Amino acid sequence: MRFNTRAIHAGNQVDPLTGAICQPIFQSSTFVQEDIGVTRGYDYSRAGNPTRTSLEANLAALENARHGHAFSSGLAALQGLMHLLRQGDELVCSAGVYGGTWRFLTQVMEPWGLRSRFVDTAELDQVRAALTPATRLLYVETPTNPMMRLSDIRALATLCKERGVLLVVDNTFLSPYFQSPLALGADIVLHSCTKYLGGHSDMIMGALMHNSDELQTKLAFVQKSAGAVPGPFECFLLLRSTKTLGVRMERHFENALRVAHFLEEHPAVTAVHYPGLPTHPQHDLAQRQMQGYGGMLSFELKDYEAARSVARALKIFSLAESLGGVESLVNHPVGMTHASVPRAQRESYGLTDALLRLSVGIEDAQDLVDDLAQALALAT
Ligand code: P1T
Repeated sequence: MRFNTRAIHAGNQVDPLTGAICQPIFQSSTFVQEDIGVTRGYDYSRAGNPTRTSLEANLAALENARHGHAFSSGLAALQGLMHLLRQGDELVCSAGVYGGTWRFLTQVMEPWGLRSRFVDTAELDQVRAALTPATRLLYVETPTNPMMRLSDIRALATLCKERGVLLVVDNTFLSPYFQSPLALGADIVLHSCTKYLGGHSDMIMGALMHNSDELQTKLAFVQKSAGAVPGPFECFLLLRSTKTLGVRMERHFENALRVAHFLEEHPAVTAVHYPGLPTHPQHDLAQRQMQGYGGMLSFELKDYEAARSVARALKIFSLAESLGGVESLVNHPVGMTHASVPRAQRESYGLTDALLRLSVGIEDAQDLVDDLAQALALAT
């Protein structure tokens, strides 16, 4: 089956009791047992819930994976992943990841005994130099949030296989509709489902998808034993959202491309970071690795004051963290999503306080361009 058919049908069986076409919300914490230890497949909703089972089958199908695991947030999915590692293990991570990922790895995992080395994963030599005999996992965000730097998943997968390192790709920015890391050789895909998969800015959830039966057993054990799982209502909401992922992504992409071209021509804008522009330094890789360029972009103004006045003057773009919803958002990463990243670290990969990030929604493109035009006019 092709993408949109899978998105609509995978995991969604017609209810055998009533014929309901949508998966019911099994809003139950526990399940009655027929005898001690004799269940109908479910005993307690932390370990498993029928609405979550449907969602996990759907999530797996989106990435063409055999297995999917839902967690209570994107960061909870990252934490679930960390339970595969031990104290003394090491991790290599893309410099320029989401600020919350950086904070979790440096301020939660590092004191616990897991060292992370942050390198530019677009440069294979830097990754090779950072791998040590203790490295167990390479964590790659591509495109990075918010600089839109790309890493070559296929090349990294080859390197990881040689070194026996697990390759995990955070595919949040493009969604499974525009990028398929598992097909390019990655071992696990992570999503903040809060973003494009959810698509309506009304829920928080995370997921891991992969093809390994061994990891399936381990991660299901982590879900049950560590407990960071979503409730049935959230699972229902996400099942509802993924059905329209393909049509939403097409429109996000179309609008973002339009906005990127507009910004590139504007005299107040000093740089635009969008992989769909031929001026993006890795446009060739984007063409090879992605099926579309998505709805995220960032751009630079002359200084912080200019960035602040544009962010404040926008009317349709709301000033907020998060991304991937139907409504357009503007974010100032240094002051908001990446505030926990030290200045020296963020400046090493080009993140300055003159940068704004846009999550381009699915409104009418002309209205978005008009909104940016009036805000930039005020700023210049
Ligand atoms: O917010 P949560 O569902 O826990 O997901 C964390 C996360 C993981 N990976 C990427 C690439 C992300 O962008 C995020 C969350 N990001 C934002 C909230 C943001 O505004 O960038």
